[in-house]
Amino acid sequence: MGLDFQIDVNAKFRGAMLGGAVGDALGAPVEGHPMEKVRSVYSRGWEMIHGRYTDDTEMMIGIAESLIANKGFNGADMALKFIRNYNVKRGYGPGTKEVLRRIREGESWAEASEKLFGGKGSYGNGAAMRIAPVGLFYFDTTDMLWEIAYKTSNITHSHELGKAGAALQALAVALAVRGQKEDMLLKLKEVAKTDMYKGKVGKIKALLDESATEKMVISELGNGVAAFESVPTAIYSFLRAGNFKDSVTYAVSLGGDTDTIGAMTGAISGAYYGEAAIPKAWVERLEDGEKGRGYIVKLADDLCQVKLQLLQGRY
Ligand code: RVK
Ligand code: MG
Ligand code: MG
Repeated sequence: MGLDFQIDVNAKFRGAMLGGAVGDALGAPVEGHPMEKVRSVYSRGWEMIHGRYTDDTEMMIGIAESLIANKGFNGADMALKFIRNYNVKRGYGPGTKEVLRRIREGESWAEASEKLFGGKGSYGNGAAMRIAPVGLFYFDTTDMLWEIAYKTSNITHSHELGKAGAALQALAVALAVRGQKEDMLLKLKEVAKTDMYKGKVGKIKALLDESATEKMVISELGNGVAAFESVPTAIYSFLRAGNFKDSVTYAVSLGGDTDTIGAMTGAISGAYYGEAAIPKAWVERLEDGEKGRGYIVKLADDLCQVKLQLLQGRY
């Protein structure tokens, strides 16, 4: 493993983690707004308004912390990290809020999520929005990535569509680390097990081929809070653009679940283009408190370090 490869991979880890946080913070002030309202808020250009991230990044931080501490997946520890980091002001989804409360009050971390939504479990995008560190850590092994994405998601989201969406997002991040943009859809289609996601991947291809309007993208792929209405939209936003800024501003401009679609697009784009492609002004404006910008960069470096050590041990 050469030094160039290590430097490049580290820049991609930083890009994905910082890119996710920046996308989250850019979308946060307009979350839930329709497309027209988002455009009017950002009418004077895409300047970061307050730089404060939401639950998407707070939970991404928990996943990274746990993967680093355990050199891999440890469900009990990851659930604990989610609970320790939990700050209600970050704006959590109601299902995730309830699962974390149940675990805090003593229910098993492995089963609490199965009680939600009448026993069906959540298909919200809360598992996908935070999954980037799994895509980074398992970037070289699709089988492990898929298995760990499911396990990580199941802590809060036990519905198949919630977990499959998160796994798809994790694989998109991994393919971006590997530099596979051209054949990303082909690879995603190969592993997408549900008809829902197979269908969505097909729609992404059709929309890219016909240079679709925003309205077509919203109606075919969605901009909502369900994983199947937002993960495909993030992948499309990455694929249609030629650089980090265009992909993330497009994702946010669609309206709806803007912080989350922004975060997921930012994670894929950052993993592909690397840290240097993220607009400096956005990074500088990103909050830098106790677990802010500097901490996120440190987590990306530590995650990369652990990964490279494991790779060196293997080869
Ligand atoms: C506030 C029916 C279901 C369902 C099921 C719907 C933060 C519900 C982040 C639910 C993200 C919503 C977002 C979200 C992440 C899910 N039957 N409806 N089986 N499963 N839903 O509550 O962490 O913003 O309307 O599990 O996935 O920025 O409330 O939360 O935008 O999807 O929250 O799912 O949300 P939850 P989450
Ligand atoms: Mg959020
Ligand atoms: Mg959101």
